[in-house]
Amino acid sequence: MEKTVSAEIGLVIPCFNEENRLDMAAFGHFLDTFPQFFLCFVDDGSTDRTADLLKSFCTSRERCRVLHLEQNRGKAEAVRHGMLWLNRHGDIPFLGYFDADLSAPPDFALELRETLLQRPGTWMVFGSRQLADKQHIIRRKRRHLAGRFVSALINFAVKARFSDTQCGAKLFPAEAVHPLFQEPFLSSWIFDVELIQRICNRFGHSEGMARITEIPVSRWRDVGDSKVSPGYIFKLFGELRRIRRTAS
Ligand SMILES: Nc1nc2c(ncn2[C@@H]2O[C@H](COP(=O)(O)OP(=O)(O)O)[C@@H](O)[C@H]2O)c(=O)[nH]1
Ligand SMILES: [Mg+2]
Repeated sequence: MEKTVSAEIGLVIPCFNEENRLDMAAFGHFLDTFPQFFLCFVDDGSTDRTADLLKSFCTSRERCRVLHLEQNRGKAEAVRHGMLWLNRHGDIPFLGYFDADLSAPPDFALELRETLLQRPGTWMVFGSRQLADKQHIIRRKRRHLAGRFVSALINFAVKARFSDTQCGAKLFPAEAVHPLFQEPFLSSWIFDVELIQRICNRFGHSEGMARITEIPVSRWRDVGDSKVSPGYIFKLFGELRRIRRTAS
């Protein structure tokens, strides 16, 4: 297949009913400032004006594309779809995903790329709000505590000691994309854990862990409420159990 997209870094931005949070001016400014990026928005069957906003943004600009999923399939499937699309259509050495609410600045991907370049063989690098200087992190107490609890459960499930697996700012070298994203995920939300599990299954636990790195996120601010409902916590236990069973 002809590679039609050329960029140094490709980012997938999953979007579900984001009309109130999408700041297209900020995305425009970002693309103008950083010519090395390509953005792939995935509209996940939104029922509000998200699709229109993304379409008009991408028709008037280069270095961005919007993909549409007919029905809402969840963040995991939207990210997976976008990562595979970028990898298939692009000649892009580094690919990743960031949240649509710009909680983490997308140019933080430059720091993530630096880490991948400095540590060849790394398959996944992500931002951590825990490791960051507190003055750069604006988070509500309740969400911070919920995040800590979920992180502890996740570390227990995959026998790891990461400080913040759920931070929505992650980057991968192109070689890792097909092996990690070709299979659908079990969970629509904590698929990041499945990525860790997939890396460990492929390389063995200790080498797998050595191929995953977290670095302090440069800045974080909660924007609006999370789309994760508090009731998800009950589903989380079942999902973690199912993910654990995939360990080989
Ligand atoms: N594709 C898709 N993305 C979603 C869905 N729910 C949330 N997201 C996206 O996931 C990202 C993080 O969501 P957010 O509500 O900010 O959750 P937070 O991580 O708790 O702050 C955003 O880009 C959302 O648009 C969904 O059902 N489908
Ligand atoms: Mg958010």
